[in-house]
Amino acid sequence: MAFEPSPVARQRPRVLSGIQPTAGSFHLGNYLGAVRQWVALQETHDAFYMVVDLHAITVPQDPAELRANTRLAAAQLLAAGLDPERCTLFVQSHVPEHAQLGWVMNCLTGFGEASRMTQFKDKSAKQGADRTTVGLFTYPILQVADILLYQADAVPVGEDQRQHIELTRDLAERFNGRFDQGAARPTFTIPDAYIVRETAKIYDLQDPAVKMSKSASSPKGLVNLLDEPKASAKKFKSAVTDTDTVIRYDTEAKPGVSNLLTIYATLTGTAVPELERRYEGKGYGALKTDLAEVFTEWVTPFRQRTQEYLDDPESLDSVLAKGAEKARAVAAETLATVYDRVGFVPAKH
Ligand code: AQP
Repeated sequence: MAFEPSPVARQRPRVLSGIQPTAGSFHLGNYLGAVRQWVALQETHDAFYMVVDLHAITVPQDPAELRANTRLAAAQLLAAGLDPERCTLFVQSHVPEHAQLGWVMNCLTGFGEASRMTQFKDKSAKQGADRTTVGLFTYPILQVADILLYQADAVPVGEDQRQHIELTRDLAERFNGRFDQGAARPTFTIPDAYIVRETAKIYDLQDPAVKMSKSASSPKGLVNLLDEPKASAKKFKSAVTDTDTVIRYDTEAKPGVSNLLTIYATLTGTAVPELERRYEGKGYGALKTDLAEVFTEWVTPFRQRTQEYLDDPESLDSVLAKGAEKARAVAAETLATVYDRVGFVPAKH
């Protein structure tokens, strides 16, 4: 079916992404894999970013901690460079349309299809079957709703989320194919994943075969942005490399060194080949010590800015309230179209 372009032609393509308030601090993988891209994209895109508290409760959360971590996540996003004048920053539970569209998309998803999500398999394996909730099983489908509500063209995420963006595309096409007959325009925009190859997967400093993750078996390989920089510097200095001494980017033969080079290059804006030249003939110790310093210099003002935002909770909440208002305007329009097309009788007000 040929559709006319949207009547509300957007000046800029739209992006949407989210981050969970499931830990006190973002880790370096969250920042380099996702948040850094968010900051850049607000300059070129109509950007919607959210703290996904509905996703957070797919695993048990202490209510007071969840509340604190949600504000902490928002403060870190602002400290990282999100500007509420340039993007829409909000908390997912402030926009009820997420849960509402989530239900509709649940009813469109095959059980087998949902069972194939590797993030669910990994996370449920870590939790154990007894502690795994139905919410964890269906969270990729809530994520589908998150994205489709905003008619996002692109979704900036790390590599671990690629499969969920594929699911989003499949479900959007399924919905459009099933319900858009005779409509002037499709219900949903089909989004693309926006994954920056170099930083798509930041690895654990102690086990460069696995992604850096807050649920790592040991905290030694996890760099949290809000930890004391001295503690993080120590982790860089004791990062696992290999028995060779040559500093060369080679993800197969030298995953540990390559990971350090990626982090160094991204934090300083230096190309990896330039770093290889700079460290020719120098040992791993020099690279690690310098990287610890580079990280400390970058993270110190980040931590300060985060604290400043936290010290003014009223302003922080007001940024989030304005963001939710802007987000709801878009989300409500999409949900109204969806409810109409699936055949729900409109509520009389
Ligand atoms: N190691 C990583 N490298 C690159 N990107 C990463 N992301 C997460 N880890 C890495 C990206 O960060 C964004 C926010 O992710 P999230 O809110 O889903 O965070 P998370 O999955 O809770 O982070 P963890 O540490 O990976 O959690 P667990 O241990 O629970 O699995 C996403 O875009 C993600 O791709």
